[in-house]
Amino acid sequence: MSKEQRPLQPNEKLDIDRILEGLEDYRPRRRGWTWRPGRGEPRRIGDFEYFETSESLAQSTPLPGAHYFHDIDPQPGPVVTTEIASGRFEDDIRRMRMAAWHGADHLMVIRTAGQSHMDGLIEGTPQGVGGVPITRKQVRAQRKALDLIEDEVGRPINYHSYVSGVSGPEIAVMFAEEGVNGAHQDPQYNVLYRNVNMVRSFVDAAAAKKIMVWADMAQIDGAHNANATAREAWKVMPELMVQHGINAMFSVKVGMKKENICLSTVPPTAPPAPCMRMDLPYAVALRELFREYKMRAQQNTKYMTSSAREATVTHTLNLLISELTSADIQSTITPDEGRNVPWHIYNVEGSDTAKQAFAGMDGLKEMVTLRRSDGPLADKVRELKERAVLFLEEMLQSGGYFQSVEQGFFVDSGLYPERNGDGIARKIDGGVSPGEIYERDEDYMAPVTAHFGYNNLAQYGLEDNGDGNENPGKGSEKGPASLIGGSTFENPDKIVFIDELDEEDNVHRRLEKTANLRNSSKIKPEMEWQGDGIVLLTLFLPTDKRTAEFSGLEIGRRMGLEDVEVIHSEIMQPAEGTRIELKGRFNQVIDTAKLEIPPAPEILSEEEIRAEIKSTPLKVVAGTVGNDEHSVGLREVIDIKHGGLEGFGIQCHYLGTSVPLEKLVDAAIELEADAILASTIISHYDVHYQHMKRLHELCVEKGIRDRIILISGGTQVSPEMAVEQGVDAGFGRGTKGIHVATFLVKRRREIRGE
Ligand code: Z98
Repeated sequence: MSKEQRPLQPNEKLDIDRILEGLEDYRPRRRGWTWRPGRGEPRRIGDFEYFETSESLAQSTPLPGAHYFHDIDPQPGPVVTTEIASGRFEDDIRRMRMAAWHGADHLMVIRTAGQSHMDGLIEGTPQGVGGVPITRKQVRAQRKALDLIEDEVGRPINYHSYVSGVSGPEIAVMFAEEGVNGAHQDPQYNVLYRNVNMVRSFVDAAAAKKIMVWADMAQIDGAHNANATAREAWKVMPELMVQHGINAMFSVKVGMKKENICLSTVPPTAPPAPCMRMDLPYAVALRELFREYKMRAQQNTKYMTSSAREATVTHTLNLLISELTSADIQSTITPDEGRNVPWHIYNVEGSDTAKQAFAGMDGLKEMVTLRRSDGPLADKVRELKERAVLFLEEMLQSGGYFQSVEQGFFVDSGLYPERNGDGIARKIDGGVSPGEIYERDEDYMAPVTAHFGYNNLAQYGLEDNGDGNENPGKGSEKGPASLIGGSTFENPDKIVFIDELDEEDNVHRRLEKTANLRNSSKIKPEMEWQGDGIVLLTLFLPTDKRTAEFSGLEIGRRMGLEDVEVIHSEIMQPAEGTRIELKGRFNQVIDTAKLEIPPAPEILSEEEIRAEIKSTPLKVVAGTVGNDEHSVGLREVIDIKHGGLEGFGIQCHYLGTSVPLEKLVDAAIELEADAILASTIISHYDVHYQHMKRLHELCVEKGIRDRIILISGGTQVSPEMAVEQGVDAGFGRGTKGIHVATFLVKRRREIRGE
């Protein structure tokens, strides 16, 4: 058995070398899918009641705005998916940890492009293109890391990939052995999009599903791919329901429990189409037809461009549909999907968008109901169901599924019963690997645990207790595999772990190249892989689109970036300018140990400041001094509207602009103020520092310096130089009210000897 792994520490990096150590002996801790604990129980989190959350995490990164609400981090009810597969599993592990901290608990691994066509398992840790190659070693390493990560965040994490393609059943076995918790499995996907022979696809699917049943894996179907492929996606709605029905019923017949069967549903269209009018009735119809099954909701991906902003709105509309109808698994395709293989930050952003929208909409259904009995929603729902049923009937008349596919019924861009003749047609005896299915001989025997169909042996979970009936049993003792002392499911020691087959294309070689960046003080920016150096730049260029794109490339190169690419351009106005987003490679290493980083200023909490001001009021006089009319900065520090001093209960006497220093000091004496705030922007001949010096001297002359706090501010003020002039503190650009309030409270404590 594997050695105990030390728990992760929040302030320590995940150590990939430790994950790889002893991997050959690592065994997954559990099988099966997990829904979120405590879903839908009313709970109080911070100052609020929630109705649709699940249990909070032990450790997490709350939304940025949570800062205003005592850093609460309510977790939505649905399982939240993020898809991570940069081509290097070792970097994906770190991303998985970040995503889990942001609330993702369904980590989906996209396979390398073309894996569907591989006719067997591959081994080792080769680098992938457009995803990761699914191998035992990579799966085991990620499951091992996720076991640590789930302990760290305090919630089970579902690990997921795809059981499809020519080697689907082999992949399913490996997944069952390695503790994978969910998978896409839908033979229609193989047939339509990968042109694997349809007879073979369905036979393989039966075997693969049976194995998924043993492993208690959740299944996601592939209907959404029709939506992503069809020319006018909103027209395939009836077909989508038919595809869901075929895979769901097939899975039930194989023995899968309905709560593990998840329909992958995507709103068929997106803005600027009036999408809610189509997508909502579709969502309602689907949930009514398939009420016993689970819904895995994903945003529309067909109409996604390279605008991350636009993708986020489409995602949010999908979240609204999930809220108004239901979602058991909420997918969060990343908002950069339209332009990159997703980056770390976007997995986090996608997960946060779901968390944010669900938190914001918590309890909405208590106040809003869908008008279901009459009106356009009711009409549309009925119409969609009717079209779907007619589609099924026509399939039966045509001789069944295989014949229908041969006749191009599927992914046709007509709204059924209309047909445009552009569907994907496949031949029953065509595609990859036709003619490879043979009937079993009567004495066929397969002494394995999870087996579909006739194998001359009782299946796992069913055994003869001598009472003549097949009873639930323990499988390994009396099941078919007992003939061979247990298959790899009961006896994992039989699993053959092959480490690496390629001397060059493996994780160890890749890690050597980044050794100087791991666990050292050296860093490079990264988006996907350690040390990739990729940065994103946003520019506005006051010219037309094409000129802006080429100018952007030139700017990127002159900034010293390599491999510069425009990944997004958007016209603001044809003549006035264009928004450009560039990516490029910054190929220098920064040694953080050599940076001069001043200690972070301590900021008191808003509550602490308010409480102190309430018990001992504090008064300031303020003005811009000399001949300075620039009052905006000072007002921002003072005004309640901008989070200024007034908001903490500090009494502010604003004397206006160009106030003589004497007047400020006299006013402070008269009002018995605790502090003077003098602001200057003008800094010619260091006039701002001269004012500070004079202010200090005046207070000394008038005998109040020991009891008054002097603060100067302005864009050109250096805190160190200000103190050298004799004032208590100087605040420069970027100062917020809370910084000044913190200083006032602390300085007053010092003056009083507290
Ligand atoms: C998603 N990433 O679903 P290849 N089987 C099914 C699929 O939907 C897919 C595959 C297999 C998106 C959509 N879906 C991508 C039912 C892929 C993958 O051949 O390895 O690419 O199979 O969230």
